[in-house]
Amino acid sequence: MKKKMVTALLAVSMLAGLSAVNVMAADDDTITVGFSQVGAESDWRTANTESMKSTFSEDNGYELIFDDAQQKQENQLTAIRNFIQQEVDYIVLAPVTETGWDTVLQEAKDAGIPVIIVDRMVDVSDDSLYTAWVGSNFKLEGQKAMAWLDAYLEAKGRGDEEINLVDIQGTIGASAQIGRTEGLEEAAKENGWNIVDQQTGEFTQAKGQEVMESMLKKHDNINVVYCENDNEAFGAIDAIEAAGKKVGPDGDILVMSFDTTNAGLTDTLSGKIICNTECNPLHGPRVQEIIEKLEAGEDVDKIAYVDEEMFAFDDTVKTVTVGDKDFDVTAISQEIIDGRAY
Ligand code: GZL
Ligand code: ZN
Repeated sequence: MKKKMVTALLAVSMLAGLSAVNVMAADDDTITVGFSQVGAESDWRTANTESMKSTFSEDNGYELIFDDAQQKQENQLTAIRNFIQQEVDYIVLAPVTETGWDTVLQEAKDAGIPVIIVDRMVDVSDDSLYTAWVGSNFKLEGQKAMAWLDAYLEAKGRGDEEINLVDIQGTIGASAQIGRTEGLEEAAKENGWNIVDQQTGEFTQAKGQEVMESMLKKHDNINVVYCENDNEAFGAIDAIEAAGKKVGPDGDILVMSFDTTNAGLTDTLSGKIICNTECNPLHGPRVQEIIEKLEAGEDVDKIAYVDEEMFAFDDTVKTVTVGDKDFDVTAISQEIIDGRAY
């Protein structure tokens, strides 16, 4: 919008013979940001949207044009094309899945509009099609969770037990699903654990419950459920308990999860979720920092990973090691939950 306003103002001032400088000085320097959001499928997504909306507010000098794609890539493509038509100053994209973005990102590049990718990654032929990406190292999240399970089972004297895992995956093709599934599959191979079933729960509670119900009908030896986000875990726990099985440290099934949302950590406090690996949704401030740097003509990092922690029901496992790095595991408490931003 800024670009359009300035052009119009300059035209008017030339015609009216006014000095462009005065008119320019009066120009509205609001930065217009078009944000194409995946949807509203999870608590994590809601927190992510809130972070973006509260950052790109009018008070902060922005105009945010927000679009919720209901988890459909075609809606995101339409939204981006609308942003281009509206000549926004920046496009922020939270891509539902990694592929299929080359054409529309080329259109944004041809229109001279910088694109910032948040959360999941895009898989494009030419990475000049986006200016920067801010998100998580999803494979590391999976590796951390699996290192925790390995250490936990050892500590509980279950190191030699037959472990039969089911994987309730996220939206297939989303970076979070790809990375968390990779982390699981590598560890299962390394530790000789059986992945007895693997289906997408689409990161939602309803689908997570439906998939868990079907898995419980097919397998009677499940002892670990790996949910690729909290909302799937909520659904899975409901299904497990409805089937008369017990979750938790002294139950039949250990439920693991990602996102550490407020509700997810509340289930971790009770042990219903035994380990919850953080995935930080507060991308608003990071994207704002990138935009401010770009406005000032400064360089920005192409890739920026956010730091993320781990929480567990208890302190059986205090740190986990992935590669050459150690990661602390925090035994969750109500005060920690109350003190968190989401
Ligand atoms: C992860 C994000 C995932 C969350 C889910 O960064 O892409 O999408 O883990 C959300 O809750 O649906
Ligand atoms: Zn993450």
